[in-house]
Amino acid sequence: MAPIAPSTPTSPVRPFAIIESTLREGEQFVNAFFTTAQKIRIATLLDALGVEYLELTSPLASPQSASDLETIAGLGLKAKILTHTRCHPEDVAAALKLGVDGVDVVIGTSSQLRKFSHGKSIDEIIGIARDVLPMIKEAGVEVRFSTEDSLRSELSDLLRIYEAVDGIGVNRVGIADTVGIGNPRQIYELVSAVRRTVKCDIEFHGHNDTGCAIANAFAAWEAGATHIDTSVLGIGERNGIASLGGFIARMYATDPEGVKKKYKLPLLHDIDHMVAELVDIDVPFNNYITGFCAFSHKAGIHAKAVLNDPSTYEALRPEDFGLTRYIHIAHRLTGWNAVKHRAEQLGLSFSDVQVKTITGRIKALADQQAMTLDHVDQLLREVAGTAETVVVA
Ligand code: HCA
Ligand code: CU
Repeated sequence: MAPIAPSTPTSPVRPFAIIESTLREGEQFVNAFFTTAQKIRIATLLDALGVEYLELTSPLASPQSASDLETIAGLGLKAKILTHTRCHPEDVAAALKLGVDGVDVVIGTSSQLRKFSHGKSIDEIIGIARDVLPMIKEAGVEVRFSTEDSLRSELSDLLRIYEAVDGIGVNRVGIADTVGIGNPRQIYELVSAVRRTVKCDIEFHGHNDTGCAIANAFAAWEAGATHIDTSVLGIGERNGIASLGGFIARMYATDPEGVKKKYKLPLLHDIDHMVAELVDIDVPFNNYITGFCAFSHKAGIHAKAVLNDPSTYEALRPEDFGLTRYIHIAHRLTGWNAVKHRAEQLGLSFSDVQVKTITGRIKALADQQAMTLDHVDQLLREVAGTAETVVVA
C-alpha cells in the first residue's frame, strides 16, 4: 500500500502557470508604493525565478502606471506581461497601445457587485464582453475574462457567461474568490463545473481572508485550473492572496523534480526579502520556505531523526531552495544526539556518557533561563577543557 502523501511522487503532474500579480494585486497592499526602478527590480527577479506571467496595474490607474507598464513590457523579459483592466473599451484600448502580451479583463458578477458597483445584468455583461473581447483578440495578444466575486455569484450565471466568452474565443476564463470566502471543496466543485463547460484555460485568483488562499489555489489546479495568481508574500487588497512561495511550496510537495526544473527556487529567498523591505514589513516568521524558522528543528526527538535523515521531519528540502536547516539545541527539550552533533561540529569529542551528562546540564540551565547556542558551545568547550573562562553559571 502506498502512503497517502508520498515524499517523492512518481506520477507526472498536469502543467500549471503562475500569473505573478505583485505588480497589480500586490500594489493594492496598504503599504505598497513601488517606484519605476523598484518595479523593474521586482519584475526582473520574478522573471529570473521563472514565473510565466507578470500582471501589472491598469494603465488607466495613473499616468505613471501607464508609463511603467510600457517600460516593463519593453524590457524583453521571458515572462509574458499582462495588464489588468475593467472590461471596458477605453481601458482595453489604452492597454493595447503599450506593448503588453495580454489583457486580463474583469467584471463583477455577484448580486452585491452588480447592485452596488456597475449595476449591470448578466445579459448586459455578456453584451459588454462581446464588444470588448474581440478588440483584444484582434490585437493578437492573450485575452482573459474573469468574473469578480465568483464565489458569491450564481453558478448558473457564471457558467452562462463563461460559455459565452469561451465561444468568443478567450484564452482563459478567470475565477476570482475576491473576498476570500471559498473553501477548497467549494473551489474544487466550482472549477470542475467550469472545466466541464469551457474548452479554454482556467485561471484562479483567491484571497486569503479565511486562510484558504493556497489550499484553494491548489484545489483549483487539481480540478483543472491551468493558471494560478500569486503575489510575493501574498500581498494584496486587505490581507492579500495566495503567496508565490506558499503556492510553490505546495506544488513542490506534489512534484519536487518538476518544480525544481521549472523555477530557480533559490531566488525565492531574495524575492521575499526584497519585497518585504520595499513594502516595509518583515518576512513573517512562519512564512513558507523563507520564514526564519521554516527549516529549524527543536525537540530532541526531531533533532535526532533529522540528523539521521532530514526527510523524517521535512516535506521540503532546504538545499533545493538554497537554504540550510538549523537544529536548535539550546533549550530544555534538547536531546543528547543533537548535543553530540554540535560537539562534533566544534571539533570536540566526548563519550556518549559525557554527552548525556552535558545534556542534563543544558536542560537544568535551560529550566532556569533562556539559553543561546553560545551558552551551549561554551559549556561544551568548558567540559572539554578548552574554554578559557566559564560564562554559564
Ligand atoms: C479586485 C479585483 C480582483 C480581480 C481578480 C481577477 C479580485 O477586487 O481588486 O481579475 O481575477 O480579487 O476580484 O483582484
Ligand atoms: Cu484580488
